Amino acid sequence: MKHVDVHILRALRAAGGLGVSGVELAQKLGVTRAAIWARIEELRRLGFEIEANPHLGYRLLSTPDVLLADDLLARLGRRRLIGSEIIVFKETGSTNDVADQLARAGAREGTIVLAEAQTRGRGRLGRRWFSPPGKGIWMSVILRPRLQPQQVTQLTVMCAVSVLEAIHAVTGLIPEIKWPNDILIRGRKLAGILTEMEAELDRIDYAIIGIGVNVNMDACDWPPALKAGATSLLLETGRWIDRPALATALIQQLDRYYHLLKSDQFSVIAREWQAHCTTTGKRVVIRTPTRIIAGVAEAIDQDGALLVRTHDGQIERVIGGDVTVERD
Ligand code: BT5
Repeated sequence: MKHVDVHILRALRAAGGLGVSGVELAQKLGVTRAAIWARIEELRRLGFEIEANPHLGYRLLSTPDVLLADDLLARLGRRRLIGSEIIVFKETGSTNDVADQLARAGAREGTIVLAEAQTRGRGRLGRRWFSPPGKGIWMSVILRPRLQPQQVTQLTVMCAVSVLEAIHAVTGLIPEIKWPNDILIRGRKLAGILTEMEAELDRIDYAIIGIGVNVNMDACDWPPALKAGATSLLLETGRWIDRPALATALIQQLDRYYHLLKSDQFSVIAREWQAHCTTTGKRVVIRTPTRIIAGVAEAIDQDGALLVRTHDGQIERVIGGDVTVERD
């Protein structure tokens, strides 16, 4: 049977303190008790603390702070579009690059690639994304949306709102969004989004959304160049955050908002985005590879583009770029 561990972990979670017997598990999964025992041993080796009690059966006492595909699938429960397939690497160059190769080879929509560490994590425009082992969520999602290339910013907006909701659900924090792809707390970067796509002239073939969330980095973990401008959930809450729980919440929110996006309800997402965005209403300077636009950021439109009123009163529509927010 595929994913026996998913079923075992799901049954252990559902049973909670009551425990579940080896016989029951074996019957349910159609395998021998010895096979169940072997899997329990393997899960223990991975860091799951599982008690074997002669009366109560197996009980899950604690789970490791390790991202494991079967554990995430068990936590996610029912089948969903985002997270239908999950692949986790201990280390890879860039999860966006792996996802791109998979998408090119036909991987299905909703496939997720995670890595405990990235050696060549990427930001926009060839910048680097610092992705040390075991301290963050470095994740990419393959999407095949029915959107035109100029609407791709909708995906970044949808993703930003999902990241915000997941962080809020797990930590209680309410971060800010800086258009188009930064999640900040107290003006420091907590998470970044890298949206890339393969497109024809009139339609997106596939898109990869890459999400990096700084979770358990301590002050001493940062390279000097990033220290002043970056932060993590550990630094903001003073608590160690359970990464599998956060990854699960993030996948659930992405699934929820992607369904909204697919059912033509981008305006609902955009409203939520506006409520948390600190870019709109401010004087901004936006640098794109081809031009510099200065003015007041007024809103985002139905494609996720930023509408900027320039000094001569015109509205400029900007779909990407580096934003500097000017002090009043
Ligand atoms: C981003 O780029 O913010 C997009 C980051 C996306 C990272 C994810 S991780 C999973 C997936 N796989 C990848 O290879 N990438 C995605 P940008 O707006 O260009 O910001 C990059 C800048 O942020 C860098 O030039 C640094 O100044 C800063 N930076 C780098 N690593 C950081 C970190 N961990 N936390 C905060 N700031 C960081």
